[in-house]
Amino acid sequence: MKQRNTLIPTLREIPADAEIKSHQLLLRAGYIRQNASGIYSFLPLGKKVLKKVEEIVREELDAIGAAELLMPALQPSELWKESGRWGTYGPELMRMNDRHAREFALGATHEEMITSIIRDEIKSYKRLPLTLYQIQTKYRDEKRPRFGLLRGREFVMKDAYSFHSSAESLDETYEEIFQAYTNIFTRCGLNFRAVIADSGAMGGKDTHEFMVLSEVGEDTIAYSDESSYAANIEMAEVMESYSYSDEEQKEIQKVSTPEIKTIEDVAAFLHTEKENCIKSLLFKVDEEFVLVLSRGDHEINDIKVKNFLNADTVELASAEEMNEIIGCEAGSIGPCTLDGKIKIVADHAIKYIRNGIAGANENGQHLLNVNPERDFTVEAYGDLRFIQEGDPSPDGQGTILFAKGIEVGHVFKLGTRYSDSMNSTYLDENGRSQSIIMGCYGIGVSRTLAAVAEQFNDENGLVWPTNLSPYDVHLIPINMKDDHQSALAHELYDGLKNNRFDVLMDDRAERPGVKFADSDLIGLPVRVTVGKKASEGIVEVKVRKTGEMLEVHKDELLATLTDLLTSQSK
Ligand code: 9G3
Repeated sequence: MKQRNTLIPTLREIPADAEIKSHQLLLRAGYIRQNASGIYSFLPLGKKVLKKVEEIVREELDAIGAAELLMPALQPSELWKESGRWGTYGPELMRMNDRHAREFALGATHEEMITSIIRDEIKSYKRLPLTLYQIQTKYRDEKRPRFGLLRGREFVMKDAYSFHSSAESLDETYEEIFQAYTNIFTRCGLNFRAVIADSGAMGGKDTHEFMVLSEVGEDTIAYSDESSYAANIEMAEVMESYSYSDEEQKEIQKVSTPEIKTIEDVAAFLHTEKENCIKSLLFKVDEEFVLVLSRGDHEINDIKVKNFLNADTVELASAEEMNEIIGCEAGSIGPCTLDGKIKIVADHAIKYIRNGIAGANENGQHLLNVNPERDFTVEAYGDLRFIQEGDPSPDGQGTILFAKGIEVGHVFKLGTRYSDSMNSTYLDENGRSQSIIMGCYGIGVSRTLAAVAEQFNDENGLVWPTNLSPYDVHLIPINMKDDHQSALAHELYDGLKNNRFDVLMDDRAERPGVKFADSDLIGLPVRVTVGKKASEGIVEVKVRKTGEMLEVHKDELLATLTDLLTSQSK
């Protein structure tokens, strides 16, 4: 490709509203352009990289026997009404009416659509299992689109759906897709973790997220420094690995703590540690008030409380509810003197408190030497706190560290959630009608491209891994008016293309400095410069990643480039 014939509008300046590296560089290097908030065009370089990511996805899914199809973006509202989701999704689901005033959803995902196709076509267990996928544009009206392609309102997703007559069959496909995702993100050169996205405690191994480690990621991952354990921070299980104190239980004492409210202040005021304090939070769990206890240095995880109490809603009680129910303000609430008036549940760590400190349920008063079971009764202990860095890994191997992550993949075991509500059934081997068991599996293809750009760049621009680069070689003649240079440049352009190298030639009438700066920005893996030594048939080769420069005679060029490009793609 010659640069005069394509469109690569590079920018000198960093665009004002681009906050992260990948967003800045994809704009500056002319890969994308924004058309509206969260809505982008992929210019030729961006489109070529997008295609390479898609091809890797296709290869890995085809390899496990999945079949590609393409479903419409315009989805009849009837389907979403059958599944019940027309009402549950708010403004994020983009909707429109056609000329006959019929309502449509713009496809945010395709569970309803695929289920409506399968229910018409699959009637017998003999046709199962089946895995179908598409690579298609999705529409989600995000409230706050940000970070360029990382959180857009129109984006490219690979979404796959699998159909089964048994849970075992679903498990098999889930594992195959799990492995295919591992291959895909490995081939993209990404540093990623497969993360438990549902608490293991619920026996729910039923969803994993694939997270690319990056400080611009919106999610926090808890991962082990010695094993493959990794979980979303709100799902990570905490081991009950505490020890009892051998201190004697002392007499309870009430002390005045005027205006002392936070755990930090109480611990400081009473010359003790936070882990010796009992934090009491009053929650409204569905319609019931529950006092939830955690050690002073831990944080209650309301998602775990919700799961533990099998509740639909869990929210912190308001200040007036605290006053009404307990008779004091938040900073003075404690588990004692409630005489069973309120259900008390506690994180495991509370069991091991000895002579702890708790609110006295009177404003400005605290109790010393509080001991569980002697001074208050806990109805149930559970894993109710957020995991912290330094905690032991739940799999017993190593210690937990935190990292930020970009979610690029998400795999779910759906069960019969959609086949039940949309009546997608098959006849089993005994002729009985059963709901089809489903799985669904997504990859953010355009988000993956951005994650690669985020991970592979330096102070001069993008540095693509060879198998994702829009072109293999950037061929740069310094002066097209010089006969030797122009002749050699065209000879090499044709020679490289004839040897299946994808070449971008900078044939613009620009100064060398501009060409080199643009070349570094665009980030192709190898640059071949045709300059002064063209008359001797010698060119300069530069490796983008390392900056390594070497002079090569044109007769050695093919071998040199082959070696450089294959060595990088390992
Ligand atoms: C919507 C809107 C946003 C959504 C959804 C529906 C997320 C929605 C979850 C999924 C589940 C899987 C298939 C590929 C893998 C992920 N955001 N989800 O269902 F209407 Cl506006 O998309 N779908």
